[in-house]
Amino acid sequence: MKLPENLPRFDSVTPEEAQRLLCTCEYGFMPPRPECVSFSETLGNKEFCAGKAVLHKVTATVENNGKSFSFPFSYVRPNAKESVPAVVLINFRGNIPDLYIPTEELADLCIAVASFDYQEVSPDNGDFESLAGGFLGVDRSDPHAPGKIAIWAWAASIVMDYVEKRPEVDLKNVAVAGHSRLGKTALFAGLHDKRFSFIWSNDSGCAGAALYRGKGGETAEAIHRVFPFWFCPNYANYTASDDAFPFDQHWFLSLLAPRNVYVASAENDLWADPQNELLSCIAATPAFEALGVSGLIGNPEKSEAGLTLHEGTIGYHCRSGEHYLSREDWQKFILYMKKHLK
Ligand code: GTR
Repeated sequence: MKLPENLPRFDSVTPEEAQRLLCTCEYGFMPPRPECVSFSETLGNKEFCAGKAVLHKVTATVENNGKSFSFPFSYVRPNAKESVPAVVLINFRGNIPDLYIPTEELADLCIAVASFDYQEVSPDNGDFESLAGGFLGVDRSDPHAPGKIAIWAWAASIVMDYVEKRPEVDLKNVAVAGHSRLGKTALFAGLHDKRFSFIWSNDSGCAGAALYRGKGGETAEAIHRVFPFWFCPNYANYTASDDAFPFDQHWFLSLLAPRNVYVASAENDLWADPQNELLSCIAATPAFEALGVSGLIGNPEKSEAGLTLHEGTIGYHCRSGEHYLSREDWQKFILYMKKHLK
């Protein structure tokens, strides 16, 4: 596959500078970690999934300078004797089970899953006053203020604090995952929290895994018109054309090296653009190799349904169908994760 011309080289700046540019031009800076984090369990089900798992209903409370904020999440622990890998899913709903979480199958595969409803952290609109926005004192007159993607990603790290305390979790093997806008969020969470050793971005498209340059479907201009609040205010200065950014999204993937990054596409999801999601994995590969691990292994001619590249530290698949977080996406990701467990 041919990479777009004029793709900014990741090795033209230091990794620190690359991360700073992503924050100042696109997502804003990650909010600081709270001074104090605590958890309370409000309700559980010891006989979950026919007794194969335990459901924990948890409330996270964070505190800073006398201010506090709480949000709920769920944790499903499989009944396994050995330690288990875990996935933190940033989700669209708080339901367990949920159409985006194959809870029982994950329990059968001995994978723990923690999940939360992103809008219980901060609403998916321009409201920065309520919930976490108010707690963090987000000031959108600052051009580099965090957008919603950064705020939701911040919450994923709080959930990770809980996962880190679970004695049954194998902490070398914890993934952060999300679909679509929450796939963009999973990448940002993975960038800032090195405890996530697998970062899975499903159908994340524009401002997610996909390259901006040469992109079909959604562009920076289109996403900014509808969802300006996902980004820092300074993003508006870069959306006029697809080569306005001093970087491209393969820098985002590159900064996750040498950890495992998994990008999943759907063939009919032309708004996200499977080709540019795959090209980004190819363009990020040298940064992984520079750290002594493989990047994407394989020499695909294009992204198409059935393409599964699972050998490298960057994994990729494209399935048939629409924009969705499907059972097939989970099956493929879990296969990949099990293959690369530390
Ligand atoms: C779309 C948006 C995409 C993607 C998607 C989603 O409307 O344009 O970038 O994030 O929403 O999150 O479902």
